[in-house]
Amino acid sequence: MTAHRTSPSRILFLVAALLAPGLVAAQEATLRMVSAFAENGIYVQHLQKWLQKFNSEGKGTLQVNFVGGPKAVPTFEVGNAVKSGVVDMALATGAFYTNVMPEADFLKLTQVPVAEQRRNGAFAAINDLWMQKANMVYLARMVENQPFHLYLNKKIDRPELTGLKIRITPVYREFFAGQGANVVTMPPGEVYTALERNVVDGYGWPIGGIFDLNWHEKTRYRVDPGFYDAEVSIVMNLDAWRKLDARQKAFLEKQMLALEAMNGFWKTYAAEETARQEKAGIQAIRFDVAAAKAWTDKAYETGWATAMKANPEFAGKLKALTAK
Ligand code: 173
Repeated sequence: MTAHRTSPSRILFLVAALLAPGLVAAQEATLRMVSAFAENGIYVQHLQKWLQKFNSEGKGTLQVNFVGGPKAVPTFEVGNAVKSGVVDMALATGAFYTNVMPEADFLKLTQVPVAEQRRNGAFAAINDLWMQKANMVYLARMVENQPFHLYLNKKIDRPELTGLKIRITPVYREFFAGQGANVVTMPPGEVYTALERNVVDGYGWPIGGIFDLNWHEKTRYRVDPGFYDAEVSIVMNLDAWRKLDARQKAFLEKQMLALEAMNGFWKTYAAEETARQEKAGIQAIRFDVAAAKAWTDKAYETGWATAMKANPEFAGKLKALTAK
């Protein structure tokens, strides 16, 4: 038997092994990101302002490579792409990935700011469920204060949609159908052509953004008041998130809070877009006070009832923490 001796190469190996975590931490990771919304729309524009700063401050730590919009991954497939890790990150709304988890669409119902959701446990509850059911981390809510509206090309004088064919996503399904509409699900990318060909008499969309895809050219009326609050958020594949080291996670978290701190933008934007619609000749259809209240009440009643049916435990928790 030969006596064991620590050779110089073995010492070198041990030193390298001890240094390795430090070397890994010093490395830069790059995340591939897509958007379920069009690249030329307001959501991606807003995202890009933030991404520029992210990437300049993240040199040596973390970078985001924005791959593109629905041409890269179709709108209703973005959720599965994040879940499976085909992409690392996405800008999306829950209504686009109810095929991954029906609860994704519940977030339109929240009525307290995301900052409050972070304080009161709602944000943590969302993350628990998103991790468990969608293999996703729910990183930040990028849009707030953007109520949805019904846009029409036929005039109505009461909250009744019988005989109207309306373009929807899961956001509006039960509410509009409950008011008598015939509903047809379509990604935003197909709405212009559907309007042009009179395939639909109207569509649901938030207060802001209809000019981005030229829908104003084919829109005559907007029904007031709005209802719910458009939820547009950043989600990330859980495995990709777990691969980040502590320094990268801390940087990511800091940037997500910085993004949410920009959310004041949306209130101003809502006012600007309302004025722009009026200028473009889009007429507001306004019900009397009682009918207007009944309209929004019905929206929330229907929304929460649908949520309660799909997942009573999570819907109950979310409602207790975020409904008014
Ligand atoms: O496409 C939609 O109408 C939709 O569901 C949605 C959700 C959030 C923001 C904008 C649109």
